[in-house]
Parts: sequence; C-alpha cells; structure tokens
Amino acid sequence: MRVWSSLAAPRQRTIVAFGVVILLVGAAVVITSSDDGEQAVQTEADDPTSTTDESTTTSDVTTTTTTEVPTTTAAPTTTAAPATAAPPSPPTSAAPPPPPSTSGSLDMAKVLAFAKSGSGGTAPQTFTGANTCPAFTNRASDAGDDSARDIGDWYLTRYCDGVYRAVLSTTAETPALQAAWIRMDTGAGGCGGVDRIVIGWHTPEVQGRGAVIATPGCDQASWDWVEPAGFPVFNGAWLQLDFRGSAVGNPGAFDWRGYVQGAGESGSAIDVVPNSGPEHFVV
Ligand SMILES: [Ca+2]
Repeated sequence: MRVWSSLAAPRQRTIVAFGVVILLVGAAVVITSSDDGEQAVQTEADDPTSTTDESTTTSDVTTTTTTEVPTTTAAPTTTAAPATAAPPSPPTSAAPPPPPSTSGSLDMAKVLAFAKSGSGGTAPQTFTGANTCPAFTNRASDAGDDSARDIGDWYLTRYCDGVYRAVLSTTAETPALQAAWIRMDTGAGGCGGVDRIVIGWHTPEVQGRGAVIATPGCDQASWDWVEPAGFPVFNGAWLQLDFRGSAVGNPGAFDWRGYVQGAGESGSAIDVVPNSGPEHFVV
C-alpha cells in the first residue's frame, strides 16, 4: 500500500495503466496467432484427396502407354524358288551300242570254239521229257547225199515239259565227229536270221557236250553262251541234242535246219537236213 501509495501520483498511475494495457494487447495477439496455426495444419490435412487424384491420373497414363498397338511387322519377302538346274548331259560312253550286224553268215568254227570255251568242265546234261506233245515230226529218211556221216533219220520233238529233242542220226559212226548242231530262226534279228545255235561235240573221252548259243548278230561280240544242252552219247552214230524251250525264248513256231560235220569236212561236205530250205516247227 505504501508502493501504490507512493506511486499514487497521477502521472505514475497513468504510466502503470498504460503498461497494463500493452501487456493485455500483446497477450491477445499471441492467442490469435495460435488459432491461425491450427487452421493451417487442418488445411494441409485435407490435401490427401488431391494427392490421390494425381496418382490416378498417373496410372491412366501408364495404362494408355502399355495398350498401344505395336507397329505391324512387314511380312517377310517370299524366298524366290531356286532356278532349275539344267540336266547334265549324258556321258558319251552311256550311248547305247549300235545293233549287231545281221548280214552275212555264221562262222561255225568260231561258234564251236565259243561253245567249248563256255562249257569247259560243265557236266553233260540230259533232259528227260515224258511224252511228246503237241507236235512230233518224224521225217522221211534223208537219202544219202554225203559220202560220210550221212544223216539217215532226223526229227525234232517238243516234250510236255518244254524240252526239245533233235535227232540227227547218221548211217555210220565214221569218220570221227567234229560237231552236230541245229540252227534256229525264232524271230526278228539274228545273223542271217539265225537267233540260236544248239551245238554238240564229242570230247577226247568220247563224252558228249552241248550248249545253247544266242547269235543276235554275226559278230562274236554279240553272242551269248546261254546254258548247257544235252548231248548224250549212245553210240557213235546216234546224235541227239536236248535243250529247253526257255533257252531259245519259248517260241511258238520257228524254222530250223540240222547239220552234222565229220572231222575234216567243210563247206558243202557238211551234211544238212532238210536238203533245201528250213523246216518249220509249230508247237
Ligand atoms: Ca531270226
């Protein structure tokens, strides 16, 4: 009371009152500033909504990017077919050989040597047909026109098993036999028309040997040794040739002639039947 009383002078009271007013105004300002700060914090708390909107927008952009249609790749260019290579020219050596010459006549000495060269060591064969059918030809005797080894009885028979038997029986067994054969014209071609030679001969051991030779041409280079023929030996005069139809091409009909050659005979001395022209045989 003394302080207040001491300050109770009018001027001093005014100063103290002014100071109290200033303090009151300062406190009010501080309170107001605190309210503004709370409002600012609340405003920022409302912002998450706008943040979400931005995220959505970003997602839409991403989706648009991933669904973009890729540029169509151009179809590959079709590979061009390789050019066809030209066929190689055939070698000159592949050209077919010229057909054998069919003009002229057979050299029977060469045919006999050719037959012997192919049948060396081959056992004689005897074909055994059972019955003659359908054709059997029994010719009349060939009255002697040869002074030696004259063919007496002769015929050609085809058996049911397809085996042919040609008989060129001579009237004597001397002189020694060189060879006996028949020549056959079975179709187109052949040396002078002769396609097959069936030939038989005696060996030094008096064993018969025979062979079927194909003669498509007159040149020996065209000949073929087909297979052995039967030339059985019964005695020196009976000459018989057996051969299979398959070895001569199984012809249904053919022309033929038979020959017997004695040692030392050549040319017209070799007996032949028929005396003129071929014999025609029809199965
Ligand atoms: Ca012929």
